[in-house]
Amino acid sequence: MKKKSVVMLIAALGALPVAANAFPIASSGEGASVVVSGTGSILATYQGNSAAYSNDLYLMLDAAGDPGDDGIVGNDLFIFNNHASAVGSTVDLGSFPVGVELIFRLHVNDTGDDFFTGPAARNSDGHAHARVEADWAPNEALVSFEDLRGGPYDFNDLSFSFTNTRSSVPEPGALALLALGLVGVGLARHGRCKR
Ligand SMILES: [Ca+2]
Ligand SMILES: [Ca+2]
Repeated sequence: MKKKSVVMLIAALGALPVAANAFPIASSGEGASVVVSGTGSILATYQGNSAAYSNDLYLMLDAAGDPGDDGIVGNDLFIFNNHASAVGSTVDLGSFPVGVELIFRLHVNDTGDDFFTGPAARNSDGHAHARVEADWAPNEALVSFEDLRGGPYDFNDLSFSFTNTRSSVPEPGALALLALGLVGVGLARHGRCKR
């Protein structure tokens, strides 16, 4: 083989993995929830996938159109399909009260599985299936899903970003404050009993 051909072959092989991962995957926030952080409209942007399966993304709503799981999938809001939606396309989800959790559901058309943002216990295999990376961009969180029951968990099957949302992962500082608050309540009660 000529030297030039070898160089071209190496260049082609080197280009393959780069092409397969040419979309952002959240690097942290496994098992975190998506929480509304601003009063403006929440704009979802499809960021890409490298999944073999066809996956639909939904925002879980109840009959009144409020965020939450009412056990009925028919009234959830369809947002993206990982193969049919164009990378970079956007969907305006509307606005919701600050502090409310938005639960996103990944429906895997090939297997019928549903996976959810938030704690591992929501999923049938007891494992977190989404990462929520806060501050991926200014005022924008990046969410990446894994579509295989039982893993491997590489979260490469659908990525999307949201404006006006944050990750719910409790910071160690927040947990310490919560503990202090509980101690405070205990002391206050104790103090009342003494009087
Ligand atoms: Ca519903
Ligand atoms: Ca995967």
